[in-house]
Amino acid sequence: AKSPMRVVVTGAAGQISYSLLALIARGDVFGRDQPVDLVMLDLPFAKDAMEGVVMELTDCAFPSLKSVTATCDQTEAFTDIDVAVLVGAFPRKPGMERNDMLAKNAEIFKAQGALLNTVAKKTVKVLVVGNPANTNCLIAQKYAPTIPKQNFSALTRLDQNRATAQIAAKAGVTSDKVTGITIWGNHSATQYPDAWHGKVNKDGAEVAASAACNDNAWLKSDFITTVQKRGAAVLAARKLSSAMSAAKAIGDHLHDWICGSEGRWVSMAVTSDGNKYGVPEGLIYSFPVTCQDGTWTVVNGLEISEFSREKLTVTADELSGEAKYAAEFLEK
Ligand code: NAX
Repeated sequence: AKSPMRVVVTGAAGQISYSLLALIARGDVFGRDQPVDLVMLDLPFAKDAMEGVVMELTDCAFPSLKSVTATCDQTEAFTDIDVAVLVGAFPRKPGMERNDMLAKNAEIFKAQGALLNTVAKKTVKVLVVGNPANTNCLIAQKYAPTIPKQNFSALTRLDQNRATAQIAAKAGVTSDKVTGITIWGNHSATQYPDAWHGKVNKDGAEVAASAACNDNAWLKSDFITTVQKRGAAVLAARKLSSAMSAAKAIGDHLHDWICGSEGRWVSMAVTSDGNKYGVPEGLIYSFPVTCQDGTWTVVNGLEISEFSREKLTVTADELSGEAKYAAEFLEK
């Protein structure tokens, strides 16, 4: 039998976690044969709510859920952890400047990075979901110098899944028939959803996604803005931000990273080595990657058109600006 995997989810009393914890506990993420010790972390005011979720998880009687712990103590939560899913973050309140939100979160992710550095396993894999996800990830990584940079990533899989679903609808197929859709850059409005290397399996034959969609004007305009603004559309309709789809995307990301993507490309925001697609070294930038044996590798050498090049640069510039602001703030 496999030895238990110790998984912490922060923001555990929040709405994404309410869907995510059940996916993990059921075995949908790491496999039904992988026992999990689940650790939940949230702020003290949310302690009671967390205890309620613990009761529900217990009542689900999941076979592979070995234990579940809820705590407000970060050190306890991160000790000996194998996988850290950092969902909890400081939300942007009405009237708050983006930089104020960045600064609030810089503090949180600096502290969590430093703590992971001291108490987590050195093999820990850290997925940052809380926004601004790429820059929060960069900060946590910076303050965890004894954990390999490979072991940090931020979530853009929800954007990829949204883009894939848009292509599938346009091509008249189900989402499983669409592969190779990429999200480049920041999980923000500057992200670039790219279908130019995508493929669609239609009636048993594999064709370029652009051919299956047969509408390049749409691929260059409404497709991109629909994906960029999808979070806002869900928020406007539900009066709550995306949660079910975010949890599903987190599960997909963790599954593919840790169990392997079997040759499929997936989008993950990971450390740029400075040698690919003109993205500055060190940024946490979303690339197409493949995963095997717990390691991601950026898909290299894709042809980038002038149209795409411009979009890759805009989102890289935004990330450089965020990184600069966060660094200045943390030095103060
Ligand atoms: P909720 O407000 O429902 O839950 C957040 C929870 O985090 C709260 O219970 C809060 O008490 C807790 N929290 C805050 N600071 C904490 C800290 N320092 N330590 C531990 N817990 C802390 O938000 P929810 O809808 O679950 O969204 C969570 C985060 O995901 C937000 O930052 C959101 O912007 C971000 N998202 C990121 C996505 C991505 O693709 N990267 C997509 C979905 C989502 O919007």
